[in-house]
Amino acid sequence: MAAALPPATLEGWYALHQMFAVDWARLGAESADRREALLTEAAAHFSAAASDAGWSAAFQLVGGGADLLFVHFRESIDEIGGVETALRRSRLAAYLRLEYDYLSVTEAGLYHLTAEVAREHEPGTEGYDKAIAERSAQEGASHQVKSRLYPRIPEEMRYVSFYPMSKRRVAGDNWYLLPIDVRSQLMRDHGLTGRRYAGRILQVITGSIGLDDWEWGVTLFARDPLEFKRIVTDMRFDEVSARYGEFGRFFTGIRLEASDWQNLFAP
Ligand code: 76R
Repeated sequence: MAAALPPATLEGWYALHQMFAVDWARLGAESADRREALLTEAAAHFSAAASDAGWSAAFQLVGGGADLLFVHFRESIDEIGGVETALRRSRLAAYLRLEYDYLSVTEAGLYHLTAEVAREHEPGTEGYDKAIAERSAQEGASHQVKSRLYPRIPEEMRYVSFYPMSKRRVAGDNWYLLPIDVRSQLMRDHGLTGRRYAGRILQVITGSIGLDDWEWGVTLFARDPLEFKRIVTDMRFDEVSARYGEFGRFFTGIRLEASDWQNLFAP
């Protein structure tokens, strides 16, 4: 049997999701002045405006076994490493304990394009590689793909959901052995379900094969947290999730604006 064909992908910003538990007792024992200085410093860090080079945002976790979620997007893994180091050296770090983190990179999976090219050229040939490179570059130039690879934080969507997931690889239900046409069709159906949530959910898909324990990170933003429940329920009934989806830990958070920090940490 010929090896199933991997989809061409495009990558953009690297992403790091960090979940921290707060040492409330220690923080509460600090003088009001010191606490205020710490929180002002932290708030300033996260209110840094989104730029072409990436952004960081902070969320209060609700449940999930941790207190804070920091989400960072940067152009290189070196810069992500720099963010980690800077945070470790910050004054706030003494009050934080890392509970979970997730490294990935924004990804656009080009299933449809790959399936199309595979119908015209024999995979592995020069013609195939050339067609994939050309059409991927075209896709990458589109506004739609750029907004997936370099996502802006939706200011009006205060709620975030993050979870890692993988595609199943068990006898009978192995995603990685399916022909590209079949995967392309299943992903098309997935996209159609997703599009019903246009304007209500913003999804950021980050790929983590070879980078972390699961295969993708799913970061969703919404105005109403019930939309998370709705879309994830709807998708459970799409074949690609029903048959092939495997899920990690779910985290739900509320965006922390600069003015929320003092409130959250008030003794
Ligand atoms: O072009 C298309 O029509 C499809 C675009 C598309 C891709 C390639 C898309 C659309 N997704 C893609 C890839 Mn998605 N997505 C999830 C989840 O809980 C679950 O069952 C699944 C978690 C949600 C909620 C969601 C939402 N998506 C992916 C991938 C990579 C898989 C791969 O490459 O094999 C994963 C893991 C994944 C998971 N998806 C959409 C959405 C929404 C809302 C859309 C439509 C929005 C849009 O068109 O931008």
